[in-house]
Formats: sequence, C-alpha cells, structure tokens
Amino acid sequence: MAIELLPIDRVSKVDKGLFQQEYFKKHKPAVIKDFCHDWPAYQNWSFEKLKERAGHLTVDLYNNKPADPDKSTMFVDERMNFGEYLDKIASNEKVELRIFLFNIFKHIPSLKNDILKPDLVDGFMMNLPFMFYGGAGSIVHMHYDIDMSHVFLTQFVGRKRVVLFAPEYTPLLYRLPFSVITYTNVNNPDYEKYPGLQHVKGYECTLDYGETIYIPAGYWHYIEYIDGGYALALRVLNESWLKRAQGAWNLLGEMRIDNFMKKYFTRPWFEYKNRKAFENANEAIRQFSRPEELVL
Ligand SMILES: O=C(O)CCC(=O)C(=O)O
Ligand SMILES: [Fe+2]
Repeated sequence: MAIELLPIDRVSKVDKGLFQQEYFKKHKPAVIKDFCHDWPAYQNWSFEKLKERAGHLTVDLYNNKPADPDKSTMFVDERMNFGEYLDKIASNEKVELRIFLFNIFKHIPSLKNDILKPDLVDGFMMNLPFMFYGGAGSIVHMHYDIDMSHVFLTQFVGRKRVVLFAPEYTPLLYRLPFSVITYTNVNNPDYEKYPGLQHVKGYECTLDYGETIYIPAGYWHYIEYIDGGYALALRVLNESWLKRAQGAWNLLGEMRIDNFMKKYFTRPWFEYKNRKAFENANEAIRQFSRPEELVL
C-alpha cells in the first residue's frame, strides 16, 4: 500500500490577496504556473544560453546515495566542467548527479539581473538565490530546509516530481533528532519497520518548465528528476519569530552538536538518535489511537 498523496492546487494569474489568504497564511502548498513568466530568466536560462555564460566553471557533483549518518560533511563524488555537465544532463540519459552547493551567482553576478522580485508576498530574500541542478533519475532524499524559510522553487528546464509532507508529520516520518532527514522511503514504505507511516498523508505534483512550487516553511520534500534540468529557489523569511529562532538554532546549535557527536561518539550517537526517532514516532502513534488528544 502506497502512502496517500493528494494533488497540489495549481494557480495562474493569481490575485496577491487570494494567494496570501488561501495558501501562504495557511501554509498550504501550491503550484504557481506563471510566477516567473515576466523574468528575463524565463527566456535566458536555456541549456545553451547558460552554457555560454557559465560553461567554463568547475562544479562539485553529488550522486544519489543517501547521506552517511556518521559523516558530518557531504563528500563530493565527482568534479566536472559545468558546460560538460550541462551537456550530459541535457542528453536526458540517466545521469544521477546533482549540484546543490554551488553559488553560480558569485561567479556570474549578471545572472541575478534575470530574476525579478516577486510581488506575491513580502519578505523575499533576493540576495540569497539558490540554484539546484540534476540529471534525469537524480533524487533529492526527504528533508526539510534547516533554516525554516518558505521556498518558492521555479523550474527552468526539465520536469521533476515533488512529494511534500506537512511539518506536523515529523515524528511519524521518523525524523532523526538533531537533523533534518529521515531514512523512511516514501515510494516503498516499510510499514512493519515504520508503522507511523500508515498515518501519514502528503501531496505530490509534477513541476514543469516555468512552473513554481510554493513549499511552506518546515515542509518535508522528496524530489525525483524526471528530466535533466535545473531550478531556482527564492526564500521568504518565516513570519514567526519563534520559527526564525528555531531555524537559527537548527543551524547554529543542533547541526554543530550533531557534527561534534558524529565525530567523537559515532555509533552510540547514531543509535541514540535512531532510538529517539522510534520513541517519538511511537508517542505520535499513541496519540492517533486516542483521538481526543489528537494534535494533528
Ligand atoms: O530541486 C532540488 O534539486 C532541490 C530543491 C530543494 O531541496 C529546495 O529548494 O529546498
Ligand atoms: Fe530543500
């Protein structure tokens, strides 16, 4: 039995007030079909044009293997000329290699001129654009963004399948404490090992060229690249001071503690976190069997 996944609402020419009312304030995901259609990037960021402007750079690539629970840093699987990488992912053959920690705007600042500040909500952090690239078959394992910002992810080339889960499901997804990851598999859930997954419901969509998905703060996301392509993420600071503080704590506190413990107490630390993940899930399952205490 698969996890129940509902389609995500798709909107176009959406009124600002309506978007804020129906989606942003409610933290409800949406696909916006025309978010970037007036940006120069919509025309300028094809494979060919991006290669002309940035093809000479060198990039670090990461494969589909899940993060090693015992290692503090993601290690690079391959390095390549960016132009060569773009040719490879444009071929649409299976290329399970992604780029996600490469600040292209630092090298080619003029690319920033191709992005216009959206008017849909306030608080877009225009000085923190991120781009993500991947070949067909690449996978972004389930995680949520550590800084607790809202994300507007716009697809420039290729399609991707996006699966989302609300933050309320965090314990039932067996989040590893001190991290933003889970080892559960949304495509092939192991209900015997992870019974909490039976209570989880999510959303899914295919994001196409020129479309944008609004991923509310703290939402879990799992992504499969159907075609080779890339996307731009613009972030909006969380409106809640508490959540902002939590984002800062995740980055400055939890992540540091986790890295320190992984280094010096590798196995016992992992076993502790794993045990905690199951305890948290079992507690959440108990709440499901006592509906009067239901917090979801
Ligand atoms: O599209 C991707 O490759 C990853 C996107 C992502 O995780 C994000 O925008 O937070
Ligand atoms: Fe993310």
